[in-house]
Amino acid sequence: MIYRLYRASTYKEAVVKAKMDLGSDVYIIARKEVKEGGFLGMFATVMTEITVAKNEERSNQQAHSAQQGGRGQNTAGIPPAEEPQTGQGNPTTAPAMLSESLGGETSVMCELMEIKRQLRTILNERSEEVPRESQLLEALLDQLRSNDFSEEYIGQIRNRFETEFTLKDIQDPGTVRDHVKKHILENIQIGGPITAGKSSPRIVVLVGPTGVGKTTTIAKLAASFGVLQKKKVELLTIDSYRIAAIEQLGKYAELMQLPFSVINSREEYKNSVMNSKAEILFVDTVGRSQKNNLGLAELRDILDGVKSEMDIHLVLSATTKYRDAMDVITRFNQLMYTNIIITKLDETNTVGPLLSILGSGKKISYFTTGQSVPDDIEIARKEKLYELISFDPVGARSSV
Ligand SMILES: Nc1nc2c(ncn2[C@@H]2O[C@H](COP(=O)(O)OP(=O)(O)O)[C@@H](O)[C@H]2O)c(=O)[nH]1
Ligand SMILES: [Mg+2]
Repeated sequence: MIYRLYRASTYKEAVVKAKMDLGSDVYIIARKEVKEGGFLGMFATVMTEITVAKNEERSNQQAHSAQQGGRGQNTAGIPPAEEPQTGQGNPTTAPAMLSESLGGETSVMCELMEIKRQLRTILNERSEEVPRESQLLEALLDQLRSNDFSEEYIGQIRNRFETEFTLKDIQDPGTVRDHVKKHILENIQIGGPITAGKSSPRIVVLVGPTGVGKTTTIAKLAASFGVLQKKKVELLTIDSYRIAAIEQLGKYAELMQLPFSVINSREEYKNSVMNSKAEILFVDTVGRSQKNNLGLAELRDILDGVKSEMDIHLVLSATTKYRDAMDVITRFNQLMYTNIIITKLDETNTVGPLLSILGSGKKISYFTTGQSVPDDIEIARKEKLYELISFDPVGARSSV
């Protein structure tokens, strides 16, 4: 038995090549797609490669009969259309010789072993391809991986490079870094800061899981608008399940001398909003787990009692793991929030999980960076999030 590899742009063409070379009585024992040419794993042409087997005895007979002027096709003397691609010399010699001397079942075993060996070679070649061909981009993507960016996010960047960029673009380390940075920044959307309402109060509601910093953030915002900017600010809390939490916001209100009420029902909420003389009404909400859908439905019901426009901000801690953050983002969607406040940026070293989920169309409004009221809050900036990604010394930060 002899084996050959043939490569062509289509399966049909590869078969024709094989048949022209070895005759029509060949067996196709493997078929795969391979990439040829390109650069850094991109822009390569996809080819079909087939492994063909042919009974050597028959081809010898054919060659013999051809020499004697018979009608059999002379194939043995014709050089193959393409050399075998294994790069290991002619892999068929040893088993072919063995099969002649052993014959029967043993020869079939030898052939199977040879096929397995060839497949292993092919697979090894494939696994080596990735790092060699896409070294530059992959090294940078690896750095994002160390910052806990999700594989989906990393895959999106790789796809963009494959589809949008020219060979020249990806040959230059600076250009690759700049495009990765551009992708990350484009994925972050920033909402403007809160503005005071004119004829009716601007209602700003903070929602989110327990312990992320809603109440502390409201205190910071209330101090900034009510005390520093001297706007008319009022505070409400729909956190009636946890007495301690009510006391917490109540204490801040007392300190800042701002009006504060506790809401227990849809009616109370409606009345408070209608009677409010504030320019900004900050609403703190129930801090029950995001897993509790009933709690969120109740909250939605209370908030729906008022028809005026509301800015609902989801408060998300930067320390949240990727899957948990995805869960929070999805569950709180029923409250139709439009903004995200990122808290505890001071407590995390990796912003990858956060940046991986920010392509959701929601706008980031504020960052909080510590426990201190009112200082540790700032208006969100894309660049700040990018700067928090840690790149090694030869990584992307050097180009920005
Ligand atoms: N390190 C840090 N801690 C914060 C930040 N914001 C809030 N906290 C703390 O997080 C804890 C929970 O805050 P709280 O406002 O009660 O969360 P809530 O349950 O969402 O209302 C408190 O100990 C806060 O001091 C922040 O930006 N950084
Ligand atoms: Mg609270």
